Amino acid sequence: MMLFVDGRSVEVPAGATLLDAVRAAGLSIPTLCHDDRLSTVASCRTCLVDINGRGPVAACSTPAADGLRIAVEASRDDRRAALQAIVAGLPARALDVPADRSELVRQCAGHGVTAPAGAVLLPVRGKDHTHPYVKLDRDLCIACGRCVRACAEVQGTFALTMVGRGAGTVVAPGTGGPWVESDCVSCGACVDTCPTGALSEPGLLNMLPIERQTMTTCGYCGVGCSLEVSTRGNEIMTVRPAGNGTVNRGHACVKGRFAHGFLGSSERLATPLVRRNGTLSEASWEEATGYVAARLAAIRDADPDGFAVISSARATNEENYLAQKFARAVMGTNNVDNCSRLCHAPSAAGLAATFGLGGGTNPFDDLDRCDAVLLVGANPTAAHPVVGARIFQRVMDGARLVVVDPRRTYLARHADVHLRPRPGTNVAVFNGLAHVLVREGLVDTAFLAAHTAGYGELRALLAEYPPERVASISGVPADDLVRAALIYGQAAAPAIFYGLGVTEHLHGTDGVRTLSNMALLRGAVGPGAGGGVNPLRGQNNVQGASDMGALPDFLPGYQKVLDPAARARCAAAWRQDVPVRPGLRIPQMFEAARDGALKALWIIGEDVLTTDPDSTSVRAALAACPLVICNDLFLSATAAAADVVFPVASWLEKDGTFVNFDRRFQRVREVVAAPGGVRTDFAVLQAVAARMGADLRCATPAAAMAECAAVAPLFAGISHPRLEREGPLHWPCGSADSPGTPRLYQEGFATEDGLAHLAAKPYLPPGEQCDTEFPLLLITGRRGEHYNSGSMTRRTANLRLLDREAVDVEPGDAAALGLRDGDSVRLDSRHGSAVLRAAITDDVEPGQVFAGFHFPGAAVNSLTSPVADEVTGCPEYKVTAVRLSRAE
Ligand SMILES: Nc1nc2c(c(=O)[nH]1)N[C@H]1C(S)=C(S)[C@@H](COP(=O)(O)OP(=O)(O)OC[C@H]3O[C@@H](n4cnc5c(=O)[nH]c(N)nc54)[C@H](O)[C@@H]3O)O[C@H]1N2
Ligand SMILES: Nc1nc2c(c(=O)[nH]1)N[C@H]1C(S)=C(S)[C@@H](COP(=O)(O)OP(=O)(O)OC[C@H]3O[C@@H](n4cnc5c(=O)[nH]c(N)nc54)[C@H](O)[C@@H]3O)O[C@H]1N2
Ligand SMILES: [Mo]
Repeated sequence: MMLFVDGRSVEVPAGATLLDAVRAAGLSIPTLCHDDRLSTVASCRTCLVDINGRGPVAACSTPAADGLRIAVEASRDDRRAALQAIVAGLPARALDVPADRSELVRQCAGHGVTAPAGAVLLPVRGKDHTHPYVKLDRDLCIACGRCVRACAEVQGTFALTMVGRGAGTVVAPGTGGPWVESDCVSCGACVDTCPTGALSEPGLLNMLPIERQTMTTCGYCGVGCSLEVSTRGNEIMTVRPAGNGTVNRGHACVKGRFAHGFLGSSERLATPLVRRNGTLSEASWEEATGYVAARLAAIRDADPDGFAVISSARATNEENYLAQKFARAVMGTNNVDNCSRLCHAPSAAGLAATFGLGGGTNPFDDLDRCDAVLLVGANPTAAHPVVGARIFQRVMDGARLVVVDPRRTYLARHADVHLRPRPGTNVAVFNGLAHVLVREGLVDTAFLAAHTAGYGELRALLAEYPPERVASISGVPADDLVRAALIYGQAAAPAIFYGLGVTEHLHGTDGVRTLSNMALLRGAVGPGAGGGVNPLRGQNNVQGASDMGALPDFLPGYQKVLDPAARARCAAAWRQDVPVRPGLRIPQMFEAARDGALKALWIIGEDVLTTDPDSTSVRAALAACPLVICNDLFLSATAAAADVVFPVASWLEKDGTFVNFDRRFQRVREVVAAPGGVRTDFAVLQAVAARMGADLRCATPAAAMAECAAVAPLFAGISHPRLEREGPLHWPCGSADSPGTPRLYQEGFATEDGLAHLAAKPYLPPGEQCDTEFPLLLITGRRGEHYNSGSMTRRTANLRLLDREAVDVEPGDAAALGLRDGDSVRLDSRHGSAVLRAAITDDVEPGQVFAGFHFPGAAVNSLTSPVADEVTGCPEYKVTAVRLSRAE
């Protein structure tokens, strides 16, 4: 369409508004009630323009039409009058808000609108500062409703509403009471969209100007949100989600946006600690690195495999690269692993066996073109909130949703079908869904013939999984199973997203493989249409830690340790032979320690005593190991049990890269300086190597990335300068001119024969079983407010949002046990016991209970078992037989 704006012709696409046309002409007008991401209400009248001399209309809501003539400059007084009317209803201080946090102030300045002369006596409506992060000043509210729409349309939470009438209208929590007791999930979207500063956050209340802004990548979960951090001196004022072109598209969550208070915690370690006469005491860096170097040199000389390192999925790629290089090139062992072992190791193994590579198949943005989502064993509303919000938006826009989860999660409430299998029965459910696809003729036979192997064998196995049999194994009603299969099978472009409810099982890898079968049967992955198979990977850099080769059987870029050519490539770069024998996995490291074979264990950023299963035997392993070294920000339970502790910098205090859940390399930047005495993991590894007379080279993170690119063909085109210039890059990225590969397998699968491999895997029962002594089944997982061991989030105001761990109990079970909400309950398993507070909710099924593991005092992992995935050793955290009793 062609229109004229102040006499100039502009082109706009069909469906555009006058506002789009005004912007296309390079002009800007106030739009106080408008946010491009939100639905339009056209209530503030500040965007008035004149069309064809017919009088003013709201530009934001008026459709553009061919040939229209819009007068912008000539209608300036209409907009000015609208601004003036808004200001007249506000206290004069509304215009004292710094311009960088008030659109109203900026627009008034631009239009010469000032506070009304003389004292205007307005009723004082007061503030609601009850919430630790979201601060409401009702007197600055202009009732534009943007916050209410952002909450509903961006976050999908519906926590806010407008109350009052006429000039008295103001935002309020829908629940009526104080903000802190509302349904608010503290994502901050309302603060970001507020045009006046009525909604604000702690770092802005002092009205001081911002000095510096730094773009970085969030260091909590694997979504990898781009964040813009504003600082003043060495203090963080705000963390805002970055917009266009980012994975998070201007949205973030309570962790990335607000949970940075741990940085300044008085419990932050600032000096190395060395155990002397049984007690950890302060030591200089010189002393601590010298001590570690001497002990490690002696261990290496006796038996290199007497050493092992657990590298950190919280740390950068460059730090992980150095950690594995330290193990292999300095110590001479492949004993290196990372917490992917506890998490998505079955994804890496299962996806690689099926498709060829161990990462998710599609970029997250592909969700936009999917018409059905199969969400399995994942609760992104709590664990990957930006993903949860976007799935919710897709559903509101008409996509179908199937949720497979024993618990009624937030998205399960909004699903077309919610399947609630008994924990540990996924493989039966996935085979049952596949059975229905085959039976109903919903398989893509041309795709299967061209791109897959194993269909004959799979069909034979699937014959044994009719819905009725699956119902008896899993408890999922046969009709629901059929409905779910039809939704996935009849969609034009279905996508699978899944989480730990699939992987953390005795048969976790089988779960990943049988779930992947669905996408292959439908031809909804790779060369076919559709959204593929996407693990919602956990830690900020768990993908990267494995990519960098912090794995016992893989060198950087998933090159097999057993491959002589790959070893030779690394050996040439490292000027050191690479050990031939694959190393120990985390559970095997603990076993070796208990057996006396492991002489030193370096644990970088993992609180194994809190987060690994069966903590009693982990404690025994640490006690039996002669030298335990731990790098952490805080004296975690593991650090407290170590012999040497190195205090290190966090993600906000260092430079490097992370790889997010859809395989994007993204820059991480030093936003604030780490406290004095604290070093990066990168510097600590360098220092210890140097004291051992070894040279890790890679003087900077950029140099480490460059060396990694030289040894790993998968990342050959990745470098810091390129990421600076071009922004995020998806691997595989094989050369400096490769644009990266957001969507895998467009030309065919990456297996040796180029075919995807369907897996005929029978259902096998979980490792833990209930009996009369342990009659209830404990599921463990996440709560939105806290992160893993909680070491960071518990040291922020998130503690005011959730201050202790609870066990969720179904009302009938609670009644049978005589439990009331809030009672203290004791949980016993075959492995240990813990005391938690009861939360009574029918989000859990009868016979099942649920607990998080974010409070070390609650000792949830003393309950969980050593049972682990047969292929990868990933713990069966999701299935533990327990008994509950009232604790006095
Ligand atoms: N707030 C917050 N966010 C986090 C984290 C955190 O601790 N807190 N941790 C990060 C990390 S490391 C990870 S790995 C991710 C994890 O993210 P998710 O995988 O979403 O996390 P979980 O809550 O552990 O488990 C997901 C769901 O699996 C379900 N489930 C349990 N057993 C079964 C089963 O047998 N079958 C099926 N179908 N479902 C089952 C549970 O009921 C639960 O709702 O989150 C990341 N993000
Ligand atoms: N019961 C139960 N247990 C579970 C799970 C479950 O679902 N149920 N999930 C498992 C999963 S998926 C995971 S990933 C693990 C996570 O378990 P962990 O990796 O142990 O958990 P985190 O709390 O993320 O981080 C561990 C430590 O790293 C420190 N840290 C943070 N940043 C850095 C850094 O840059 N450098 C260094 N050196 N340290 C840093 C933190 O202070 C913290 O003490 O928990 C597992 N445990
Ligand atoms: Mo994880």
